[in-house]
Amino acid sequence: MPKIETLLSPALFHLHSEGLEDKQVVIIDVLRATTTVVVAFENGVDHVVASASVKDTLTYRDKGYLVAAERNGIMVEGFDLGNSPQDYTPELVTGRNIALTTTNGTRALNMAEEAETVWVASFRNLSATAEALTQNGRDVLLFCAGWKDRFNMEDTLFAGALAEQLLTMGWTTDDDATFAAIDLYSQNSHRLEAFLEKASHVQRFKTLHIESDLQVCLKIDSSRTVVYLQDDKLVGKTL
Ligand code: 3SL
Repeated sequence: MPKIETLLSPALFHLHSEGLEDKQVVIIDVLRATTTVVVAFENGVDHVVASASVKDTLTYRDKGYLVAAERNGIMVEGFDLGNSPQDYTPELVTGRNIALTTTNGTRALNMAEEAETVWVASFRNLSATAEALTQNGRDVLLFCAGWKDRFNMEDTLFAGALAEQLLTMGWTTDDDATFAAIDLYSQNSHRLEAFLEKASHVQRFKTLHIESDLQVCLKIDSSRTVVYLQDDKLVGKTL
């Protein structure tokens, strides 16, 4: 049976980088990068290029891409989009390509690119991602993007939700981080928004007046689209 491991911070990545080419990795940045990417696919984007650098992302404008950049929660000046999932509307993104850079999410994606398959997941495509992982069948690393190498509650909660679902599908784990994430989720699954009230990124949302993104990010299973890396581009398929 395939095994689940959880990476609670990118700073611990070196402990998991060996053998990654035989594993699946799920990138988790539920507030907001991986939710935004999933919403872009729900709304018809063709593909997304995720870059760690603002400068590199901007070069895609000349190739006809919409360019999107966020740093510290704020849209970078001169870009078409920031990182609010609510801005990735069907009117704007259907049939388009997007180049995106964010503070933590796209960095994590770039770190994991050696993996056999890299998935991008959020609460919105939780069950679809669990099914896709199970169809693939290789061991998985749940990679929490965190905040600037720090642990965060929201990504850990999601890792717990996904791991809990995978265990019911016959997966196994012997990993303390995975057990901790599952406990965090199972103790709070009935009150996700209330539990996250004290999270530092939710406090940041309040300061930036972007609280309305929270409900979008915590919507469970609104999408059957799974998102994965193919030839350096994120693409989607509907299960
Ligand atoms: O860190 C990231 O990648 C972003 O998701 C952060 S924010 O929600 O846009 O502030």
